[in-house]
Amino acid sequence: LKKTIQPRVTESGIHLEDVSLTEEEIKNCGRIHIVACGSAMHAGVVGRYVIEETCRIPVEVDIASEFRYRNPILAKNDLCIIISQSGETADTLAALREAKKQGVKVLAIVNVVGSSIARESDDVIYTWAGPEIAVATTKGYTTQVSVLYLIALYFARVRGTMTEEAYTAAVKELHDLPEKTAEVLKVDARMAEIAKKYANCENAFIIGRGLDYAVAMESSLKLKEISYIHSEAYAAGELKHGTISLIEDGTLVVAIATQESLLEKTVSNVKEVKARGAKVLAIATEDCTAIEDVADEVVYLPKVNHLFTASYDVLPMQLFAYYIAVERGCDVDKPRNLAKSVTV
Ligand code: F1P
Repeated sequence: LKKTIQPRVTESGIHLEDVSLTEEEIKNCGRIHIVACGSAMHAGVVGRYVIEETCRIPVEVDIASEFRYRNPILAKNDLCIIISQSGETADTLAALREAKKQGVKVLAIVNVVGSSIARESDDVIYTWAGPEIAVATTKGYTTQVSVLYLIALYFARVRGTMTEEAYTAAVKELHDLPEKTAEVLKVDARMAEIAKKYANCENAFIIGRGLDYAVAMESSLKLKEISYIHSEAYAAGELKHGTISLIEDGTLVVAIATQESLLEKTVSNVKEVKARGAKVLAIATEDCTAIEDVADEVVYLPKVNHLFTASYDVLPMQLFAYYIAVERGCDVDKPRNLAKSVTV
């Protein structure tokens, strides 16, 4: 698994030229439905934040295994984005067929070339992440998120919803992504050290706001999948509506804090859990130092464009899950009860 948390996967030639969507279709797009399972669905949640902010198109994210049971309402000028590493997940394929049945265009983000989802979609963008050698996905997620950024910027350009300045800054940031990823991966030894302290915990809460909540979802899944720790991702503001009663002395809370504009509120949520005895680990960017006053320890990442933080802050959390699993003697490459793709 560890080998797949690598810096260079985002360099591998993802491009949009082959997509058949016309500029007219992009301009007239009324709503985007992102449908996927597991980590791919979590990548979709990142996509929702980034697309809505940059393109001002409403985006819904659906769990593929539920999509067809809620009799989804799709309009002809909607776009369905299907995400699947394997391209063979049964529920995701069924969702794709439902969208096509309703006459909606389907754009797939897939890793495995020629897979069923790639073949049945109107358009496919391959993530070129290479073979996923471990069961729990890591680079699959990172590359899916990168493709969603490209879609967001491309659509924003066509729709004229970003200023030239914001667009240029975003493009530059994407060019720098592999280098900055390598920089972030220097937290490796630190995460190993921190994991030792928390290896015996049985429950964890991962909190964040906005894009940080999206990453909390994926971070929580990684902990569950490979280290079998019961963990919940919570929108930081939602925690106090009931779930805070589960926080007791020593409960691990990971606070993701990379959105400077939301920091004050996240700091106040951390104070609330600290007051109930939680141990708080924060993953923060260098512009969010106020978290230091309330957390027990902070892992800092370089300041980056706020749109793309998900690509960076997920890395320490993937490493954290990995090292906790190793400490607990779990087989990280073949976690119990998991299959690489769920085809039934
Ligand atoms: C979706 C997924 C993975 C997860 C597990 C089961 O797969 O939920 O995210 O790690 O392996 O399947 P896919 O549709 O992206 O191939």
